[in-house]
Amino acid sequence: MIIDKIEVFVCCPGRNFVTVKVTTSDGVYGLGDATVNGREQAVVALLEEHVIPCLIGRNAHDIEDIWQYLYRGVYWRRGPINMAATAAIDMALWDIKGKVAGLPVYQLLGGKSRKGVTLYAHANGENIAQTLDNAQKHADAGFKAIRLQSAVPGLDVTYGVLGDKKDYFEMQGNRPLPPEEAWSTPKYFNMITDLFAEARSRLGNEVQLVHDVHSRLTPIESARLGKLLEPYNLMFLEDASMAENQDNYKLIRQHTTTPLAIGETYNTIWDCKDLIQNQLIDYIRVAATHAGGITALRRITDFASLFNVKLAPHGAPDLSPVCLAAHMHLDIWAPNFGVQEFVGFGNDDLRNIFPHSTEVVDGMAYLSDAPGLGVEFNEEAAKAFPYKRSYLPVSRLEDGTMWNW
Ligand code: KDG
Ligand code: MG
Repeated sequence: MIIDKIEVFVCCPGRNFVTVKVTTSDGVYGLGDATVNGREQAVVALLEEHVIPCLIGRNAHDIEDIWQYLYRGVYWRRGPINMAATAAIDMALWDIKGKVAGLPVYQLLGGKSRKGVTLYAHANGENIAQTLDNAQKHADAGFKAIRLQSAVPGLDVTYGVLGDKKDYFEMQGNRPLPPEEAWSTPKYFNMITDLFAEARSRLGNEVQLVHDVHSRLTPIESARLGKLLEPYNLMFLEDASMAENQDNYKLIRQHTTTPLAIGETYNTIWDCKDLIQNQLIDYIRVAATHAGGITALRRITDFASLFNVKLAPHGAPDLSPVCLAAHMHLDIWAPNFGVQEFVGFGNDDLRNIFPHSTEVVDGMAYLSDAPGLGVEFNEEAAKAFPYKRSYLPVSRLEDGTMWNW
């Protein structure tokens, strides 16, 4: 099982995806996701120039040693670009091991801890009524958990709530530079409790509700929000504040019993170690692509289990179906799994490029017995969707101050 060839593909069926394909001397191949949105070509260059040459000729079965080699063996540890390159190789090697064993990856992790993976869907809207109409559709389709985001009245665009507007790339007139949008905490507070009060009266108490603040609040504002939302019994409040200073969450935790979630931008176990071991969060939202692959997420998940923190992997549309598959295998295995973010399997082009074997019924995902990750990559179909430079928006206060503290 010698690593013979490693190829990197970038395609853009709506969003850019960086896909890694590792092929062994026996002709078995595995797939990994190395997408870091807005920095896609940086990961490609790192892989092609510095990572791939070191791996050719190694034994594809040595997943742990290759992970340690890529993590400890480099002088420049950690960081999103580095860890995404490591992650993609790691996922591909797990895919290969599963294919060789004739087993799905979750069996290699220890088998299933549950029948299916509970998903949370996204309900967004230009106003509260529209958000709740969309939430009702998800509830009717059987989703047991729903994330609610509503545009903030008085702000032109609210992050994560494009509603009927075009996507960010089109909104910039296809000008490939980061768009900018305004944020106002007072305007947000004027809307947010109404959203959850009306949600409970329309959707009832059974459905689990989630909200993502996208780190727009300071710690004391987050503490206030958590307190205000307590009557509406959220499953969790995500990214209430930035936490480079992990003590921020001590402050929030002192004031509220609303469960807290964070982690989609984290790259290693060290980024969440204090939050987990001090029980300052309830859900850890790491992504296999950004935090070092299946090997790293398994380690974070086991560590989190000691402190009653549950795994709730990131599942945004800028993670490829290969990453989503990796998450589903971890989710079905993890004894301390919480919930998986899920925005659907994408448009027809995306599904054609990444055919997969997972089924979603009544808001639950069911994995097949396909060996490995159970997802394919159609190289020919991908060629029709070349890379398009695009970025997420930059957030400023209304007076022009750069935001996201
Ligand atoms: O790349 C950033 C997006 O993936 C992110 O903004 C989406 O916050 C997000 C989420 O929870 O899905
Ligand atoms: Mg988020």
